[in-house]
Amino acid sequence: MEGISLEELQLAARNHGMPLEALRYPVTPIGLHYLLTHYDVPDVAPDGWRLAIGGLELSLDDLRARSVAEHTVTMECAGNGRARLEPRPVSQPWLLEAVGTARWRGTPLAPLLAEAGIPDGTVEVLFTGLDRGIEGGDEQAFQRALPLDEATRDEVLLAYEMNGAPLPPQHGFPLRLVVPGWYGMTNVKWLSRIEFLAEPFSGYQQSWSYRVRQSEDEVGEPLQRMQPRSLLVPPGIPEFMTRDRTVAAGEVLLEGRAWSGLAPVASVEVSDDGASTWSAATLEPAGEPWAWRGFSYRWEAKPGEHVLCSRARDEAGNEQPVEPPWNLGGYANNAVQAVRVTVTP
Ligand SMILES: Nc1nc2c(c(=O)[nH]1)N[C@H]1C(S)=C(S)[C@@H](COP(=O)(O)O)O[C@H]1N2
Ligand SMILES: [Mo]
Repeated sequence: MEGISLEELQLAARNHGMPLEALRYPVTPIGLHYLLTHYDVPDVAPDGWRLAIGGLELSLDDLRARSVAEHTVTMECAGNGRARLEPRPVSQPWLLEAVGTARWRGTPLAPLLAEAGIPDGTVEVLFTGLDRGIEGGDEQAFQRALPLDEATRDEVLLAYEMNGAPLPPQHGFPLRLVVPGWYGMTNVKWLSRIEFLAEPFSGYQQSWSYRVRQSEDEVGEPLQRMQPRSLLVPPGIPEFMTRDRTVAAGEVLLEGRAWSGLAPVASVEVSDDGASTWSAATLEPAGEPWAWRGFSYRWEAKPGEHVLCSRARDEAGNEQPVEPPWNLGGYANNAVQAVRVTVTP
């Protein structure tokens, strides 16, 4: 595979992933949650900030005075796994770590939309962030739209707190959209404006990016909900460069977390021979519906070289593939993870 370019490295250094050992926490501590910002983190003064929505203008205090909801939500970047595709689509080169789970507290979106007055003929709701940049040659604000029936689901939030603290600058201060179950790009940070659209939005981040297609002349399918995925807490200790693991022989408790935005997780299996044979893992009791689910497996580790994998399946029958599905943007690669482990006697 071609080496990572300095430009890819520049993106990777800005947009860090969640260290996989942080899978041990059911709620990811703020500084360990992954981060993806297309342009610059904007500097927002909370006093002058207002959210424009239809004819309404709301301050942060106005939003805080409204009804409150909090959801624990697993969020994953649609580009997670991109760097493992061959040929490698050139963009933020995620391996596996573009995921995190946070407690997002804010006010439900649907009542606000109703209060603003949803015009007849509305098909989508458009969300605009304060961050601006140039992408694909176009100057733009980061903007994404949602179909009206998705935007008015109960669980969709305008969040002003993450894990019990005001949103930090990098996660969207003072306000972001949170759409549980959908890939990361849906969750517009630094929200400034919400508009009703009578036609589907055709902006860059909707009609060009975030579509599954094999070539540029295909329209492709828009990315929406997260495909099922599971990841293992890396067992034992890492080798500095390769991150390959070393554990001592005997019983090793393997733990991990699994999620799907399409349906609840139904089962997780574990393999210690690189996805040739599989055994059922034990699921932890289900927690909140939009949060990942823990699993564990008692592994009898025998001396030698092993490749550990885990595979999640959801209640709709979606299952992680062993081989990654290729597409132009390198999206939704939910192929099973392979963790190389040396077991010492
Ligand atoms: N305004 C704005 N919102 C944004 C983005 C952005 O660049 N600008 N990035 C999106 C993408 S691609 C992802 S994966 C998530 C990442 O959220 P996080 O940085 O809080 O983890 O934010 C989304 N919301
Ligand atoms: Mo993303």
